[in-house]
Amino acid sequence: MISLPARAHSRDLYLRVTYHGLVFMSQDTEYGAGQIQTLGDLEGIRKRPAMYIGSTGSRGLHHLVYEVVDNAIDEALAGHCDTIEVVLHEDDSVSVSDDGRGIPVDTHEEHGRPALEVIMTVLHAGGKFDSDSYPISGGLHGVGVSVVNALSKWLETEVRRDGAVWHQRFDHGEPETELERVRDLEPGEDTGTEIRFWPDDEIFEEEVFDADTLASRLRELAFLNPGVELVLRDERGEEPSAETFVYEGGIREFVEYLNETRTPMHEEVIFFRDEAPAEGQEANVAVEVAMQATDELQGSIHAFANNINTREGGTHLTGFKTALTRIVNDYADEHGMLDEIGENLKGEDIREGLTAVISVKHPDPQFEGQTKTKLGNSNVRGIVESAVHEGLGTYFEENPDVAQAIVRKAVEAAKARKAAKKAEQLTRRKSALTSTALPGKLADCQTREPEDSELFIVEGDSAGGSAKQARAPEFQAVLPIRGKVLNVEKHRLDRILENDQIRNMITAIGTGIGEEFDIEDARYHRIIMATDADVDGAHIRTLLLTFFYRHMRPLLEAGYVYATKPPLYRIRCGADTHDAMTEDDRERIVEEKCGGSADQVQRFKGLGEMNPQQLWDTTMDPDNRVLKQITIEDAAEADRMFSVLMGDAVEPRKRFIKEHSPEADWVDI
Ligand code: 0RA
Repeated sequence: MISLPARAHSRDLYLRVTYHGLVFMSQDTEYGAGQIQTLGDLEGIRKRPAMYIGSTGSRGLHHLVYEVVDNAIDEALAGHCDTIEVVLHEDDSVSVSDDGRGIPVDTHEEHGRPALEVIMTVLHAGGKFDSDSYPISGGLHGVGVSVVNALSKWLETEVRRDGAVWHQRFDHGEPETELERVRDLEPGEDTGTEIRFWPDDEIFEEEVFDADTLASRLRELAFLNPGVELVLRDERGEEPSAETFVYEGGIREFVEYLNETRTPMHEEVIFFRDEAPAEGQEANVAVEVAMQATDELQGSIHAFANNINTREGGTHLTGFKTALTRIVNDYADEHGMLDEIGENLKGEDIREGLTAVISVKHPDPQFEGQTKTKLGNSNVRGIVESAVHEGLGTYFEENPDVAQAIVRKAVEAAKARKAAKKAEQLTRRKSALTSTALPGKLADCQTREPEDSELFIVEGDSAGGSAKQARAPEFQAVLPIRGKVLNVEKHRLDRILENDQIRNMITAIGTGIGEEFDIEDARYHRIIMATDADVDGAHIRTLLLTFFYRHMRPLLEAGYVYATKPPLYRIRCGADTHDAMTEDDRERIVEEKCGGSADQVQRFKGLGEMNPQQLWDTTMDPDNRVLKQITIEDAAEADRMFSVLMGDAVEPRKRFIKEHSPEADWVDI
């Protein structure tokens, strides 16, 4: 799912924390010191929450759930757990239960306290890999449940283990009750852990969990860990709902899911797996690859390491690309299929329209990069390379039809690439991007400080005109766009760049696009899409987002892209006016503020209907407007969604739009 620049925080300071071995502190710690340390840990976490969970916004909030779920997944990877259930409760708390071994409850020697209490209250840094209990540990998060506890108003644990049900409750991270033995386990009753927590509203700016965001991560985990059943139950609101994710087919089914709206060039998803010793480790590195070519222009390759979506790529992705290019070229060459183009296929030709998921599980993954989502272990490159060489090589030998379909598609892509080059469209592209003259339609702001500057991309010339009058010219720029934006999902870059609207946006934003993109050149750090609150507006927003997503993705990753959320109604009673964001809002305001009947209810259909003053008040004034930051939480889900919305298949698109109708919170992609 698309979410937050929290990743912009350096994760260098994150502590890698696990339970393995349960030896958390130095050997000569005396009795009692554990409790002192505990208070220090809790205080530290509460003082600098972002250091542990990335942010105190929505992303950090969801991170709490991922942290607990990752622990349960660790139990599953160790072979002790196969069902994990996440419940969103009416009171904004969340519980995560699993049928693993249960968190140990016996007395922890060093601390003289129950192990459960130690796990919940001591921030245990270290993260020694313990190959006996957990062959592979998932979770980039991996900061430990003590962090979740420290950042919760309350946290309750119920553990079924050692023949009994155990309970303990915490208050702002500190034990509120002693560990209590509640009752004996019934005969046949399973072991397991349930953790329920109430996020602390003094820490988090946002306390409401988004079911779609959680569903997306749980679905991804279900694909990556075949056989593990993940359930999401949402008990809030009038219509409680539940969704279950379990995929016996693993990442093979992930590729099918991603390709739901694409047209595959061959029926079966190619799949292979391999294992190889990790340098200096007892346990092996496991490599799994699933792929299927489609007739799309966009490729869609997603790489994971220990269940983490490695959005910045890394050695596993490099290894995959290298081997793929080699194998396909070798096959094409052997079968005389390169004659047509008179040269080798480029990697980009082969990856055009290719959907692939690469998943590696490593005993000691090294995460690098700005957002710690780049796999760094250097020997993984060779391991993946030979896995692909072997796996895909064999597959091509056994399935010549598939091999030929893939090569033919790549040859077509190479021909198109060469034709475009010949027509010197690529040169034109350069000049389009390096042109320094700002578009005539842009009303730029006065400041030259990108951090302070905002660009409003406004739907329609009339709303654009109002916005130009309404704005604070010191820091707000306005670029009107008219009609529909080009659907970039359907065209190659050279065509896209012939489009004036797109060119205007690129020049105004200043970063260039694609390979030439440089975030440092961004002229605005807030790029705000202002479109109408109707279906057309939603469509234009989606077209703009598709463009940003496909060609200026770092802008989304940096958290520079926003959408306005103009109110639907303005309600007047007596001398007061109130803005309503939703139908429910309107009913509530009329009831509560206007004693049941309003003097006037004005519906804003489009931005163009507002006069400059109204536009400023409701949509542009930083003190009053509602902006939604668009972010990329889950590249795979976003990618699929853009294909669903912008691709050819009609049914999934209808379904999607129905589920995310204008009233729905469409931005949570
Ligand atoms: C410490 C040691 C063991 C399991 C766990 C913690 C554990 C933690 C969580 C968090 C959520 N669900 C969990 N399930 C288990 C290993 C215990 C053993 O060796 O039996």
